[in-house]
Amino acid sequence: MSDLPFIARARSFADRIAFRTLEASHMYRELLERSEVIATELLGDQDDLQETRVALLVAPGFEYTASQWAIWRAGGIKLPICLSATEPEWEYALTDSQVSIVITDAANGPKIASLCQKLGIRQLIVNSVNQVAPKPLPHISTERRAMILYTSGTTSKPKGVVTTHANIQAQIESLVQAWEWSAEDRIPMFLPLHHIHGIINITGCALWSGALVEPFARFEMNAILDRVRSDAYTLFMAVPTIYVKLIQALEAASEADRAASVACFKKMRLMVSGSAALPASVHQQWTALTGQELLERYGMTEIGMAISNLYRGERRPGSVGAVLPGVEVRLKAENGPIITAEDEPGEIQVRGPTVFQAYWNRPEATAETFEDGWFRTGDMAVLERGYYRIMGRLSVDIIKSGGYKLSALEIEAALLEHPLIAECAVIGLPDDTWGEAVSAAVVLKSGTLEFAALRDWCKGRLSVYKIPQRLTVVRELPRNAMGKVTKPAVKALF
Ligand code: MCA
Ligand code: AMP
Repeated sequence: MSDLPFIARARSFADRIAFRTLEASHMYRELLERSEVIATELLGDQDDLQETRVALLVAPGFEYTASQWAIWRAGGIKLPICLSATEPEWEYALTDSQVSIVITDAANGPKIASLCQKLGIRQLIVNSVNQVAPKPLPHISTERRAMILYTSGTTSKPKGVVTTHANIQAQIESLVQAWEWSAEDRIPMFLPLHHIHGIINITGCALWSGALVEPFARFEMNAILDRVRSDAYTLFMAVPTIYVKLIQALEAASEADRAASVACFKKMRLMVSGSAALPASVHQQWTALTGQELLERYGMTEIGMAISNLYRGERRPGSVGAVLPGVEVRLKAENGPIITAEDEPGEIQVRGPTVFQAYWNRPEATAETFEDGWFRTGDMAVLERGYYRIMGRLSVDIIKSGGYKLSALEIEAALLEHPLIAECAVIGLPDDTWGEAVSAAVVLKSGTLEFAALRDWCKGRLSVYKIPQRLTVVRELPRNAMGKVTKPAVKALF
């Protein structure tokens, strides 16, 4: 029986360290053994999970990845959910994708226990899965569906992006080749593990390559800088907000700490920025401060990474670079021709083995997002001297805050449930730290609304990063002749 390719590769790295924390190290051999045990537990009397959806609410690290591999080895579809989401957000994802099992760790288990009970979902606490005699695991084709990631977009509710093992492998192989990953690499992992950046670009590429990952529960700046100064890493991948925060921290640090951090950042083989636009000024500040030139790349949940500055070649501030290996990219004018010349803007469209299969249970939304077999990203770009530069998005309802993609429509729907709010419009305003700051213009039914009170009210309803950072109360919202709120005019209200 042949293994899935990532399992076969892990066997060849058996005695290398996969995960290292201050407390413990775990080898690839242990990942293989542990995932076999968890897979056996997941299967029970079944031979194959047959694409059962299994949600994962586990902190980043060895047990997270062992659980992920277990789901895949048992034939299930992995649905990682956000550790800090609210109960209504979890309930939506679990019911929309018809999850049958939720794997949690001991720390996160109690947070979701009553929801699992309410929905009749089996909960498995991974820490209490003990050694059992492993049973034969099913043969899994790489064409089988492997993962669902919820992504916000132009609809009020997030959509589940479905990828197969072959898609995931293609996304990983493209980056491993372009960025020259090797078993000698060591990388910190401090991004959430329910998005591509953490799952594919960092953990997926590292484990495909036999490299070492140091997981953190979140972006713990001081702990991470300590490890940077110990020369722990060859690679570093983060969102632009994190580089902004690191610049502030380095500038505020003592002379000795700054010098030690800078020396180790400079020495790293590669530092990457992505998930949102890296302002050219931040790119240049980082180079001036550390002597290390960031490599910016562009991607999306539906396609993995598509465009990247060159590992060996130019890293142009403000540009996302050239097309990655195994990916096809074209620019298309709206309702117009395919663009063949430089300097003419168009929508980025992507084709190839990295592109997802479908939105879970949404055939119409899936069909709408493809044009002649090309995936429509909704991002506008222009090709200049061989490199793509992102110009903006077609939709005004998508906001990127600290690397998270948010739907203005979802936030508006939540705000409209507030007893004092009659109408509202949510937009992203430019922000030096977050890229864009969620900002709400509201019309009240009566009385007054304090900003702090609104933020408090939102907690429990929306993940913290979706809660408005700015509020303006207005008498009416700007509307066009059709009565539709004109979002560009809303900006002027702030
Ligand atoms: C935290 N806060 C935020 C955000 N994160 N507010 C707005 N936007 C955010 N993204 C708020 C908290 O609620 C808190 O508010 C205050 O900021 C400080 O929180 P803290 O947790 O200390 O902040 P942090 O740890 O510094 O978090 C910032 C972060 C995090 C590390 C940048 O947002 C993050 O991990 N972002 C990355 C998300 C990601 O991986 N995106 C990739 C998806 P209060 O003070 O009121 O409590 S995109 C993707 O995968 C595609 C394919 C791609 O291209 O990569
Ligand atoms: P997500 O759906 O969370 O995967 O976010 C994908 C979106 O992030 C893309 O459609 C872009 O709008 C944005 N994005 C990712 N990388 C970059 C980048 N380097 N520059 C500008 N926007 C980016």
